[in-house]
Amino acid sequence: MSTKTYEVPGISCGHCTATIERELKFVEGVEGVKAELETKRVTVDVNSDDVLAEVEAMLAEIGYPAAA
Ligand SMILES: [Cu+2]
Repeated sequence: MSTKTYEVPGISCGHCTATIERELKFVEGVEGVKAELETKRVTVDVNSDDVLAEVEAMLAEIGYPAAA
């Protein structure tokens, strides 16, 4: 398992973090998600680094693209 943290500037309230956490859990291979309002960061635990591309695609799809 590995962990990666993304900067997600679009996070602006608790609904954003709830949406991100809910949607990323649907990505196969994601073991855990924590979205933080204060820091505008999303941390994911994945069972393979290959899953990160799917995580990034999902963030973009739901309107919260990770900063480059
Ligand atoms: Cu919000």
